[in-house]
Amino acid sequence: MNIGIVCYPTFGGSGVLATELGKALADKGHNIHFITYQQPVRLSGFHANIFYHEVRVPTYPLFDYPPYETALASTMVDVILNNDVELLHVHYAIPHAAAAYMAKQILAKQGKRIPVITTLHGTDITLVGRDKTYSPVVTFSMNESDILTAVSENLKEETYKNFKIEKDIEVIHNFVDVKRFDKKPVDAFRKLISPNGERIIVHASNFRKVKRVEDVVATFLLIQEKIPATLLLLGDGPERTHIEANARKCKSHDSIKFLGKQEQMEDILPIADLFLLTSEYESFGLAALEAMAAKVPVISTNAGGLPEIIINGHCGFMSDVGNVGDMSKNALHILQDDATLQKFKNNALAQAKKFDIENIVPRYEVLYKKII
Ligand code: GMT
Repeated sequence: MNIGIVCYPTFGGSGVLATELGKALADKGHNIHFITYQQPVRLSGFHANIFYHEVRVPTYPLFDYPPYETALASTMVDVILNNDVELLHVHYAIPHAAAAYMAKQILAKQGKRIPVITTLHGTDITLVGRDKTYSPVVTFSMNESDILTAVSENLKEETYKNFKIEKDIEVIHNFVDVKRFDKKPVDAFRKLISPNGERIIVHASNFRKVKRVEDVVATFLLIQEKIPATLLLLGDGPERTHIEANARKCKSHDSIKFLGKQEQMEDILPIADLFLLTSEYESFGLAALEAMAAKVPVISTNAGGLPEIIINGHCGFMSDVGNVGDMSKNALHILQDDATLQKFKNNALAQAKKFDIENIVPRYEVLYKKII
């Protein structure tokens, strides 16, 4: 099939998922056309079946706000017509579903039918999309999509709760390529981070408010009162500056390391003993799934779709949002001795395998065939 994929190219779950999906489909012989304003972060290397089409948004002194959606819809039309694209799969409703609707109407006038699948990822529904500035367009364009999917049961419920949706939403969970993440940790790298055998704790996010990264640091400090540990913070975003400034004031600031944006998560995660995800909401929690695939147990909140992937007391633990005391207690339980840690690590990998790429990607292919 010739498939157009539209997503955010930046660090963030929806873009990562869309890129990994495109790469997996290309490996299966489909031609994938990414339509984005920048090369997606996980799209490196050459693949004969992958094409990247950049959306350029010309500026003009009159524009305080360059019309991205117009440029995107026009690029969609151009790419579809010139590459025989048979369907558009857009990730994150805003503004991709609306731009896809516009492209579809333009193409219909030219006698070309282009089915659209919209995958809802989270904040497009729970935070941004609900805002009444966007809600009418988001509702309309979701209803106009030929197929709607959500990445968790929780997100499906949230969508029905917050929007007047007149069609079925199919749940297709996030996935991970377990083979890529289940790697032996590089000893030299582990030694560098933890020279005296300190437990290594990792958090990765885009440092937005919804992630409550301050709770990650607070949980870590409580853990560190009891056992030697090092915290690696991966990613970057609006909250990083003040979290980093506060971390510098801590007595044990040397054990908190901000590594910034990292592309090769599969090289870093295997050295970790624990992954912390303290979000106020997570529609799914792809970062936690990638950690589990690297054999890392997860301490998280019980918000949103996280209970759909984490089995409490088995591959990690979940606590109420903000309850850093409980999170640190659970973390210490996992980290108390090597045997317990090993048991949780094995369980994490076994749980991640349920969401392996090989089980999930064919579900999208079934939908594609259905709408084409
Ligand atoms: O988590 C983020 O901040 C990025 C965000 C996005 O839309 O790019 O991620 C959302 O989509 C991911 C992939 O489907 C989910 O795994 C994340 O849980 C979800 N984030 C939130 O709901 C906050």
